[in-house]
Amino acid sequence: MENYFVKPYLFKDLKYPFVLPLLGYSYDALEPYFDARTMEIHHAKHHQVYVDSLNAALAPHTMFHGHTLEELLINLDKLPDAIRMAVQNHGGGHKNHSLFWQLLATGGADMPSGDLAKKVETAFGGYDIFKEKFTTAAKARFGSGWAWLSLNMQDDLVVTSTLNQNSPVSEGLRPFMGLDVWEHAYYLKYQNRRVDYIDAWWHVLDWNKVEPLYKKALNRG
Ligand code: MN3
Repeated sequence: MENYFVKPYLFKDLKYPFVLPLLGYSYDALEPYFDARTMEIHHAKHHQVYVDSLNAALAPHTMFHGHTLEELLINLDKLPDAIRMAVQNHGGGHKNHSLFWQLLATGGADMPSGDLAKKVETAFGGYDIFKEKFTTAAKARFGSGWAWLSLNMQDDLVVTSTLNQNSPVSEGLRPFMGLDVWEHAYYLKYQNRRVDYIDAWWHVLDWNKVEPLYKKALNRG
């Protein structure tokens, strides 16, 4: 398949058959911000369904088994009708959550440093302004979706949000940080209070984990 602007850059090993990634930490590791029960259901149930549904949809379409999930999402509009929606929804769900889990820790870095800090300063005029802009994108996403920090084709930082499990890579962006604002991510603990959940997420977002992903996105892998 052709890649026009974006090449796989974060998940070069995500290919059929897809498997649920390990978190690398326990379900209660992010307490009290993210509760263990929500983490378990979110990872072991919701994420697993995306993986299983994606595998089921792709199983008969062997010509796509050699491609990475990022390639499929980047080329979403060129995929056959038979698999496009499954890749968009379940494939997006698998990639988005695979990124989401990697960003989280308690006691991590609460601000970017080095090159990424300079880039944020240049793009947004300061970290606090960026944080406000990202929070607004997450709050304003109507219904289910995600807020994102990505690089665009000119390597500028952009904050966007997407509906459902749509990935920014399908829009020519290279996301390296994302916040899940589906109710399944917070309803047990925060009920309808998405704002409180977003505030909690800033406490478990570890910029030390974001920075290597930013470098991969900047270097296009
Ligand atoms: Mn989710």
